Amino acid sequence: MKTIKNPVHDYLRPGKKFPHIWCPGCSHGITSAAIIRAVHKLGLDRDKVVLISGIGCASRMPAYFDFCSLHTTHGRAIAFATGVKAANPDLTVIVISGDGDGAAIGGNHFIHAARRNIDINVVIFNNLIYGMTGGQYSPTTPAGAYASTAPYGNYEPQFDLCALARGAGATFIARSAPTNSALLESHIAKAITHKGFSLVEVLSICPSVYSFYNKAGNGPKMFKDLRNSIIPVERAKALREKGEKVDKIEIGILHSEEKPEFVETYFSRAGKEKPPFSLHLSTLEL
Ligand SMILES: Cc1ncc(C[n+]2csc(CCOP(=O)(O)OP(=O)(O)O)c2C)c(N)n1
Ligand code: SF4
Repeated sequence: MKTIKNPVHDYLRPGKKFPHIWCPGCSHGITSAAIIRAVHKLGLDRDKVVLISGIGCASRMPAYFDFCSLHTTHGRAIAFATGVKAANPDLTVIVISGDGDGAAIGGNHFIHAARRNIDINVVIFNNLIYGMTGGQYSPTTPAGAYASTAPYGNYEPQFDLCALARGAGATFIARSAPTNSALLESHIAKAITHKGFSLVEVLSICPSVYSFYNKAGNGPKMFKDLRNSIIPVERAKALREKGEKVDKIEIGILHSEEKPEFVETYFSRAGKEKPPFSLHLSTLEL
């Protein structure tokens, strides 16, 4: 019998990191595999790829894959990523984040990295809640949804992460979903090849705590509902042009532009092509 080898397996970190912590039905695994496939298909040297995360269920991802990794403090992944990229611009720097990690405690780092247009790639696994700590509401929890800290329904309006990134100056913005993993992979690959700050917001499901508070059903049910709630941005545009109302979440590449990149500009102004020091990655490994 012919066996098909999954390239993702070659990237799993040897040692005692498994079993992983993700619940059955959680979409974080699909998103993680899409990131690895994107890196693999781009043919990047894994010693020149750095995965950096904060704390959370999503943020566990770099622990499972054998790259140069930094598993940092909650909300600070983008700050660490900024330092890594500035120290060695040849590296591909990918930030793995939850919506709490990236948009609540880490929100300030997020907007300023976007404003600077530093060439880092931020992937936010947006499951609408704090998963790891048992279901507190986050800045992306929909108004009216329930959470451990919103027993009467969330009073706060929801952040649109892509609009936030656009307002802050990000030069590549995509919204994607694990319901189409090939498309997700291609959005991540395009973000990585883009020179400048990129955001891929991944609409995600948390069949454990989000579902517990919102009675959203199990993984397959949430997955199906997610699939029914999204529409490709091109289709939405065509419908609007015909005067029709679009009440679904638009996925696709929402914005892409060329603008001077922060680290390159910084060193060229200083009369240097590259920083005067370089970061030795072997010291960064977990
Ligand atoms: C400074 C600090 N504050 C709070 C926490 C507790 N904490 C750990 S993960 C987390 C939220 C995780 O939610 P999110 O980033 O959305 O990721 P998810 O677990 O949903 O994937 C919080 C509040 C912490 N570890 N450090
Ligand atoms: S708590 Fe939610 S986000 Fe965390 S692993 Fe479980 S399903 Fe995924």
